Amino acid sequence: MKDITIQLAILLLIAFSGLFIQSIFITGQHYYNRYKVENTLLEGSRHAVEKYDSIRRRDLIKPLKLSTNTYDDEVLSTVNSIIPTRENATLLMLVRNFELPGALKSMRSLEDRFNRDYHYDWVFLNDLPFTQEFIEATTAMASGNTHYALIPSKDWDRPDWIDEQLFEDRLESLSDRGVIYGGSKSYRNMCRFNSGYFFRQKILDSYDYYFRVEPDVEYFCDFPYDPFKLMRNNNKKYGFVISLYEYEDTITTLWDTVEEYLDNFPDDVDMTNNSYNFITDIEMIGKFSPIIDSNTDYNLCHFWSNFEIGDLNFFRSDRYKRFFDFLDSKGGFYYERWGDAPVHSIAVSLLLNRDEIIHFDELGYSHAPFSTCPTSYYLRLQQRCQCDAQATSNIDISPNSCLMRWWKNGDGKRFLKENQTA
Ligand SMILES: Nc1nc2c(ncn2[C@@H]2O[C@H](COP(=O)(O)OP(=O)(O)OP(=O)(O)O)[C@@H](O)[C@H]2O)c(=O)[nH]1
Ligand SMILES: *[C@@H]1O[C@H](CO)[C@@H](O)[C@H](O)[C@H]1NC(C)=O
Ligand SMILES: *[C@@H]1O[C@H](CO)[C@@H](O)[C@H](O)[C@H]1NC(C)=O
Ligand SMILES: [Mg+2]
Repeated sequence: MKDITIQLAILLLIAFSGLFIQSIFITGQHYYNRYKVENTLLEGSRHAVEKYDSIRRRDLIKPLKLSTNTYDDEVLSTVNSIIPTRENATLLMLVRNFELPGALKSMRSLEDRFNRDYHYDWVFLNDLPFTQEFIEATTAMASGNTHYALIPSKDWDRPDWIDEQLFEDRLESLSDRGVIYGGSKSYRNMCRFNSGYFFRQKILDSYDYYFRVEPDVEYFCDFPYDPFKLMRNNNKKYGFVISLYEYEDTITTLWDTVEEYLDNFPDDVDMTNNSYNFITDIEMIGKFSPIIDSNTDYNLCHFWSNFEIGDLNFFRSDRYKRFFDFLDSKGGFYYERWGDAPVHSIAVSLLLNRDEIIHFDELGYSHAPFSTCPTSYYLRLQQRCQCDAQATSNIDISPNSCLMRWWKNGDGKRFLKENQTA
């Protein structure tokens, strides 16, 4: 009996020490594997550093960003102390209270990619009073001062000379045809406001330039320069990132109205150096056949106005106001659904010199459903872009884009001709 107990105890001891040795072995192997993985990763990251440090070290690029959760108080305290000289400019958002989450998303993106270094003001416009919640949250998100203004009813609401019955009929027929926002009344107020009234808001009187921002957009890359400064130094009055074709259904009589305007105000338009060809050229371009199906001489090309950086003094000029007032008098903002994008685009194409319009080709940007991403791999690294240049949403490489028409008829490719130093 005793022998059996001892034998059992020995057996158990052997079994346990076996398990113990095995577990030591497994643990050892685990640590060895981890060491191997870490070493590989380390090697990879060393490789990346070697490969890209020469790029990073060039003077072209800003110092590396600090992470926002850095614990280094000394470093943190210096982050906001050096503000580059600023232009007479503001970031501008027309927005509704319920769009607060999207507004914050856009702000976060633009602050992170650009404004954190400059602290430009933000101006918010609304046809209804902003809520306290909206004001608090956007002020907290901004690195610059924030201003909020209520749009006067005379600048926003449908004028009373619009024929009520005709308006309702047209609204119904556009919405029956499935035109996007075809049945919306407020969308029409918005488009007319953005065409003819945003720059007349008192709160903008104290600025020369505006940068339009919409809720739910994203800026993919660090801005390599201050676009306001670039515009002033190079005498640019209008800047865009995306250009595409408009739905003709929304602007059936817009071009006829523009032609009538041209007959009425020939002295306002100098055709010598403007971009008339950009908005009328319908030749095959690149490998793309024209996908345009226009019934007029307008090829439907326009700059996508949810992103625009503009000179307010141009819009405040008598020439622009004459252009807008003439269009407005025809009622097309309500009887059709003229968008501020084609209206701005036709205006700047007719009234500005080609070289007063700038395509910002280094600023990646997205507003559903389209985006743009710098083509250059080197630029994408340097500006820490988060975008896929080959993505199907990248409009620049699709036949929906008017960019090649701009290269052909407008001011060409900037990097080939402009002084880039801002
Ligand atoms: N205050 C106010 N802002 C508006 C109104 N309608 C549109 N906006 C703003 O005007 C801009 C354009 O409106 P959006 O609804 O973005 O129109 P869109 O860009 O053509 O289309 P989606 O972005 O696809 O909806 C945005 O900044 C909106 O926040 C409105 O009735 N009141
Ligand atoms: C900014 O621009 C506005 C509008 O042109 C002008 O009235 C104002 O004096 C300018 N401010 C500065 C500081 O230049
Ligand atoms: C048009 O551009 C050309 C070339 O830049 C210039 O010489 C000419 O003066 C410009 N004409 C007008 C009317 O601005
Ligand atoms: Mg939008």
